[in-house]
Amino acid sequence: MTDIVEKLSKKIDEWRREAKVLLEKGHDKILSEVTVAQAYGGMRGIRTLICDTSRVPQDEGLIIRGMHLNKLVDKTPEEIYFLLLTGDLPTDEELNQFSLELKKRKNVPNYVWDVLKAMPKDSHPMAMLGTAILVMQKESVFAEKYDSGLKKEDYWKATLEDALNIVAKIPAIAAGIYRLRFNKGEIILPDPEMDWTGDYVHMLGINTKSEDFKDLMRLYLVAHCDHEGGNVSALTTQTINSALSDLYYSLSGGFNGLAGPLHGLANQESLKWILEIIEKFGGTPTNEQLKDIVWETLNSGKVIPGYGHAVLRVTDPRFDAFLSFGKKHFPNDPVFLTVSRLFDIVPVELKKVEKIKNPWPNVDAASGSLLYYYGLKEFSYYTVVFAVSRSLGLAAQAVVNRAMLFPIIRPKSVTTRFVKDLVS
Ligand code: HAX
Repeated sequence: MTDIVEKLSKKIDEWRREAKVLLEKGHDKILSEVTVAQAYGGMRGIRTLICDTSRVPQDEGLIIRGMHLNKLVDKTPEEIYFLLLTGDLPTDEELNQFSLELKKRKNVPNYVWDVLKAMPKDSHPMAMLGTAILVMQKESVFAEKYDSGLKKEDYWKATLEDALNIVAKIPAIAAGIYRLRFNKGEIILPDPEMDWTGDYVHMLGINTKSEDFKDLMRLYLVAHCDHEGGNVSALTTQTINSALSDLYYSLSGGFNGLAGPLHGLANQESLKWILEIIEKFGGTPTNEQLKDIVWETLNSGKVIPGYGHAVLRVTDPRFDAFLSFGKKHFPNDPVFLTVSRLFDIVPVELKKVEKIKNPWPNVDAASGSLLYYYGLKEFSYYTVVFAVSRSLGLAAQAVVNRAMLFPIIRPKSVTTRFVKDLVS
């Protein structure tokens, strides 16, 4: 444990010094001005948060700690978590130590299973995940240390403990949810020797012999890890954490946001839509049929799931990574074929709808079809896999935010009366 704490301590000293200088020099410099349209428009585009774990330029997509996702698609989630936390990819020795640290913490308290088993049988898997994280709140090292008097400078150390504990346990929790919710038999306990991805696949109990499935899961867990600070789940997690509610409270809250159809649930919605299309046409539809379906969906007032983005204005590089995986391993699978044909059709059609700012696919347009191919067919579970990956970024952001001594998040709201006066 000392290694990552030592490394982070040095980094954090540097980060704090740098921030101090920037604040002194640039105290009154303007990052953004806010228009009425932005206040009514979900605060889109307002630069008002500092997030160094990753950034998402609209014409490039995800860049993690200065490295484009394209350069990271062969890494493991452990390497990515280390990168998110510290800003550096680990050396072999650092990676060994860090992986061991996670392995040591992977067992889940039994009461979590009792609570999950007591939930209604038709609970959404994301409701189960949020509940499982929240019920573990009593394990929080931050909450315990805070109660007995923790210096502000050390908040990050206790948050790091929580961040490592939650991330270490989340594959077991998520796999347990899969087995409970979909009647897959007994929960499979973690294997102390296995890595984060391998153990998740092992505990899910599907396709455990397939190296390709493991590789897909590794890629999936890397690709969804973080997406800067302003998206719903990140902003929610960090707002809750800024009140010094510990990471169990914060992450559980952030996951509730991820569960929405405009955010992480879009992968479930996307595959559902694709399967309905395939059923309707008795197989992969032609391009002409797909075009009709796109308009049928739009005209019924629904969104095309997996397309569009609040920030991106190009094809999401995470979509590209999944598309390449599918093309390499099963190009002619009917579900995947529909996904790739939709990629040819949907942007062309969405470009005709003036109000849509980004016609290109996001991460959720392809990811479900790949899981489906390997036998993970319960698509209401897909957002849980997303959340397992996103726990890396959300937890790392909280550690960094506490390290940077950021205060409670508290923007100002105005009334309609205020805007009326302003406008008149
Ligand atoms: N299909 C139909 N209409 C769409 C659309 C799509 N895929 N994308 C945007 N629009 C519509 C919006 O609903 C909005 O319409 P109204 O003004 O009538 O409300 C209009 O176009 C302008 O939207 P925008 O400025 O282009 O996009 P927003 O920033 O408002 O929204 C969303 C971004 C991702 C929420 C949006 O593109 C969407 O709903 N996409 C489908 C759902 C989806 O794939 N979500 C996952 C996004 C990635 C993610 O966060 N994963 O977790």
